[in-house]
Parts: sequence; structure tokens; C-alpha cells
Amino acid sequence: MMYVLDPTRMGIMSEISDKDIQIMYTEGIVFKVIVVGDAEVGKTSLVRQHTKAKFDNEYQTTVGVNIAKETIEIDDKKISLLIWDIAGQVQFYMLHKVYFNGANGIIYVFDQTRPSTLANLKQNWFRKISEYGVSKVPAVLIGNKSDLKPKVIKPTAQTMAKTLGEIPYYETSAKLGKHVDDAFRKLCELMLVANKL
Ligand code: G3D
Ligand code: MG
Repeated sequence: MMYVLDPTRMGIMSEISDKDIQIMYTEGIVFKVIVVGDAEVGKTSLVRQHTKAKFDNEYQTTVGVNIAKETIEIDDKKISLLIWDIAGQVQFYMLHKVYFNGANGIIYVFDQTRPSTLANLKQNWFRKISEYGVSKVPAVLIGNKSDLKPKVIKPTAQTMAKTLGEIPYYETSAKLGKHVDDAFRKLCELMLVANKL
């Protein structure tokens, strides 16, 4: 059976190219996941690391994001994830409704070696997410670059995880592939529960 995503989830239709349209037809459970955080924290590296084994495709869209599609299985349930990753150095204030609209899950990412990237999750990203009304969807917090010397202590990150809505916290290394899949899997489990699936 073909399944058509709610067009509002994909944003303004006229901004989406023919190539993008292909990913709108997919089967079964489909979740839109957005990856947020400052430039250079490792968002793209995390998505690449996670999807590399099961990688379907990546679409460079005309709206300043890349969308990676993957299928994952949890308890015999096949889930298609559309992982929206901000392309290049697009700053948070340039993003609009299209990006946040209809998100089923959120991955907040900061860089453990740069404390400002943690603070910005609350000051910039969480604010934006609340503004667009998706602050209640399941989320996980990722402190990336755990292979380097950290400048953020764990309790500080855990406090932020509370502030962002009592969400789970993972320390990852996209470089070494440490705990990356754990974070994505956890988010999927939370999305299944939240959507009563
Ligand atoms: P972004 O998508 O959030 O902007 P990128 O971040 O995924 O492009 O990563 C930014 C830089 O951090 C890249 O450096 C990348 O290799 C590096 N990086 C990402 N994750 C990790 C990690 O877990 N550990 C370490 N040590 N580095 C990481 P370069 O120099 O390749 O541009
Ligand atoms: Mg990137």
C-alpha cells in the first residue's frame, strides 16, 4: 500500500523539487525527525554514522535541509524515518515553519567541547520549537564528540535534558560511532509510544 505523507509536514509544496516528491511515497509508519543544534556540533556526522548501514537515500532539498530516509525495525514494526538535517551553515533564525512543522521527534545536539552550544539549545532552538508548537513531541538530547576532552560536565547536560522536557541524555561520538544508534533507537521507541503504535 502506498502512503502519502501529510503535505503540511513537507512544507510549502512549491518549494519542493520533483526529486523530493519521491520520498513522500512510502509504506507503513512514517516519522519525521528533525536534528537541531548549532553549526559544527556534528549533526550531519551523527545522521551519516547512524544511517550508513541502512542508508536509503539523501535528498538535498531546495529549502536548506538534507533529508535522509531509512527504515528501522522495532518489535516487528517497520518504521520509515525521514531525518531532516539542516544543510551547511544555515542559522536557526533563517529556518521557518517548513522545518519544524509536523515533526514527530526531535534530536537536540550540542558539542561537549563547546558549552555555548548547550546553552543555545535552550535559548535558540527550544524557543523556536516551542514557537512552532512541537515542543511536546518525543526528543532526545545528544552531547556529541565524547572522544574529545569535554568542557561540559554530565550533571549540567542532565539539567538541560530536564529543561527540554525530561528527555533522555546520550553522550555520543559520531567519529567513533559510540552510542549513536542507542540515541536514535530510543527516540523511535518514544515516538511509537507517543503515537500509540
Ligand atoms: P554539523 O552538521 O552540526 O554542522 P558536522 O556538524 O557533522 O558537519 O561536523 C562538524 C565537524 O565536527 C566536522 O569536522 C566533523 O568531522 C566533526 N565531528 C563530528 N562529530 C564528531 C565527533 O564525534 N568527534 C570528533 N572528534 N569530531 C566530530 P571537519 O573537520 O571534518 O569539518
Ligand atoms: Mg551539517
